[in-house]
Amino acid sequence: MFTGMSLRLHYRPGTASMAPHAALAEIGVEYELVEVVRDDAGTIPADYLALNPSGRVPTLEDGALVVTESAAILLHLGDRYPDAHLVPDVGTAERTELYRSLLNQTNTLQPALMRVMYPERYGEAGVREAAVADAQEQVARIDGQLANRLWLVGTERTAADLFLFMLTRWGRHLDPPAWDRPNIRAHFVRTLALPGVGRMMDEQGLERPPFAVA
Ligand SMILES: N[C@@H](CCC(=O)N[C@@H](CS)C(=O)NCC(=O)O)C(=O)O
Repeated sequence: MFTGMSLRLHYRPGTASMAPHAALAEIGVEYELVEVVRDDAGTIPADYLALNPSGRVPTLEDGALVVTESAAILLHLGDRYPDAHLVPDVGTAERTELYRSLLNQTNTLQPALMRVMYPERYGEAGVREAAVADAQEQVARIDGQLANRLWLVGTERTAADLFLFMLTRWGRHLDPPAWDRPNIRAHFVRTLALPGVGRMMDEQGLERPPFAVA
């Protein structure tokens, strides 16, 4: 089905590119990173806009196939590299739980954090306060879900954990930060210890928070 021989991820450090980048590194496959750099006027390169007219990152090129949306890229890579166990087997309860977790994160927590970080893009006074309340409610719920379990879905790390790692880092802009919740902090540290996640952090030049530095 996929004839492509090469994987190329267009990214910017610290953005929604983190989870797909970590997935590629967890799989252990060869990939190329292309940083999408805006010029001084903030203009996105024309060749990137030709690939992804929204100008947003990430975009994955898998041979001739172009995939946008970080969660879609995770699911695509999970299907393409089943041995990496980024997605549980079709037909299992864990697979359904992965869909639930990823869709909740992308529909609810991620947009709330975007409004927390960039309230000016949403135009209205009070947007940030409402977004903080939304985000904190979701963060508290996920923290509760992680009590007495290592990973969000089943007993192994999946794509949902890579996504939560990214959003936990974005959640450092909350007060208190998302990673101050005990179960989320333990999950963040556990996920950071995965080889592919550490590699992604290094390749994107992202600092580890002090509590996660040995
Ligand atoms: N739902 C998309 C969101 C992508 C997105 O909004 N990316 C941001 C960075 S996190 C972006 O490229 N924004 C454009 C900008 O910063 O101008 C995904 O998860 O891939």
